[in-house]
Amino acid sequence: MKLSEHVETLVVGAGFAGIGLVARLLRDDPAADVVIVERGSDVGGTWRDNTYPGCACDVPTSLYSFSFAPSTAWSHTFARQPEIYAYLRKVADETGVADRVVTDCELVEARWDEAETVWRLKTSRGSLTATVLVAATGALSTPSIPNIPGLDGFDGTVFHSATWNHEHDLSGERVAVIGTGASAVQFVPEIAGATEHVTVFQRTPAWVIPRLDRAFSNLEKAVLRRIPLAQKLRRGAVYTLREMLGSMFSHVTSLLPLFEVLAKTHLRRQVRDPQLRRKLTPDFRIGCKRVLLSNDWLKTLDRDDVTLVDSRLESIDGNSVVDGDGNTREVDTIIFATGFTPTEPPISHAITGLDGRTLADHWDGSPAAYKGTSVAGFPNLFLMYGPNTNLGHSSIVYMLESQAAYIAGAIELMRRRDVASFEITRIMQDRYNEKIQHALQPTVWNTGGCSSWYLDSHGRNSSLWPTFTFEFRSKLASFDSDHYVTRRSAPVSE
Ligand code: N01
Repeated sequence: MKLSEHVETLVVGAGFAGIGLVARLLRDDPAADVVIVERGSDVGGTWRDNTYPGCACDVPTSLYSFSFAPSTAWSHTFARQPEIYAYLRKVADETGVADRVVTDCELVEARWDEAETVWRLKTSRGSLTATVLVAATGALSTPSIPNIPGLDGFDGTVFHSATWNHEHDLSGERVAVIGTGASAVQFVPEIAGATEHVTVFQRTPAWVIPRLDRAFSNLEKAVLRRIPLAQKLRRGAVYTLREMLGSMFSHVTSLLPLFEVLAKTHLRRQVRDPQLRRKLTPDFRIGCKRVLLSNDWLKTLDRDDVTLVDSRLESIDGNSVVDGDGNTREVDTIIFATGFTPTEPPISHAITGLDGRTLADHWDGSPAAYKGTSVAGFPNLFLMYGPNTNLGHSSIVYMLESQAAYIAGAIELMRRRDVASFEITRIMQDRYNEKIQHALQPTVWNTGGCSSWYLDSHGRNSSLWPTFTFEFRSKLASFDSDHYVTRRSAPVSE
């Protein structure tokens, strides 16, 4: 597909968020004037990019999928990356979204033109204007690689877990893995044994519980295929259990020590060495950082050909990694499993609002939005997976579908009332964020005694939604235009 000179809605990013939104817009109006620009060469977002060994979803798939596109093709209760990627491609094809995607096209600059009430956009494949701009670029799309002294001089191979180098054979190599988060726990058990030695650098131990994963039997698959209600019930049950878990993190944190007993039992069962167990025992409340699900991570660290270093990677000296105690180890490959930049999204530097300042300037390292979706000073801009929409316990797809409904409502209203632009008022945005921050105060994410990527550089939790996800859905059920400054393009008769 080619870019036209003007489009009503331009969406940036064709991952779960972009596909979900455009599927919704096309369902409401098959002729909707909407285009997605995608910097990659295919749809799929994080599930296209993250191809590391063992990559899988850590939320049950019956919930981590679109409500409007149930699938019976999942092999396991926690789906693997190739099948989630295939699912997203299939949904994009079947809903017509794929026909609206311009691939290998990066948004370079977006400037709001108040006189013409349009976004003036520069992309790597040409310029255009759009009435509405939607940033659906995901919070976990830009890999973060720490600035380790000496890294430039390292002769071996270096890559990030999100850009796995499949050309590079790790067999017989000495490998250093930096980071012990959700990605590392999935790929380290896969590479250990094939390599000569893996040295894992841990900055903070994480709470780990078993992943209750299993293959779907043929009978279950047949039932789910033939009886749609069975699938809905399954999804509903998983949703309810996850909300109960979420309420332990947000409302009844006093129950969390019980959950720690489960994690400690898991650790005792998997690790024989008491000294290693001590290194792997967190000193913060469970849930403060994302709880990791794994049946083989802890026991992999107990292998003779795997070493856990619990002091940070200090520097790199030639081909040796140097830890905080000054010990050096020669390695052939360094794999960074150091996460992403959720509170500093690169797209925030590319979008310039009413006052000539970028979103990044406005946020100054601490993102804030109204309902995680619109931002004062940025008319006709919508964010998906924006500030305070992330979850520590359930499926982001549920949140994204809530946002898609809200944005679709706004676009429909603009058309129906001949509105040129909507801008959320500063006062509404500030009031909303005060309430969100207040609700976050007693949660384990704020009080659990850890530092996590949920907290931004100001120490403010600008990532997580503080309470039940159905409350988010209810808040975004319809577009509340009364809270927006409206500029009309023509007199309205109602
Ligand atoms: O990244 P992380 P990830 N020096 O941020 C360490 C999602 N996800 O790629 O804990 C040394 O979890 C850091 O240490 P510390 C999920 O939401 C979803 O694993 O900050 N170490 C940590 O151990 C997840 O949360 C699925 O002290 C450094 C690790 O690197 C998010 O993606 C699957 C460091 C980073 O862990 C990111 O996961 C996989 C430094 N300078 C991932 N900087 C699903 O299934 C960071 N670290 C949906």
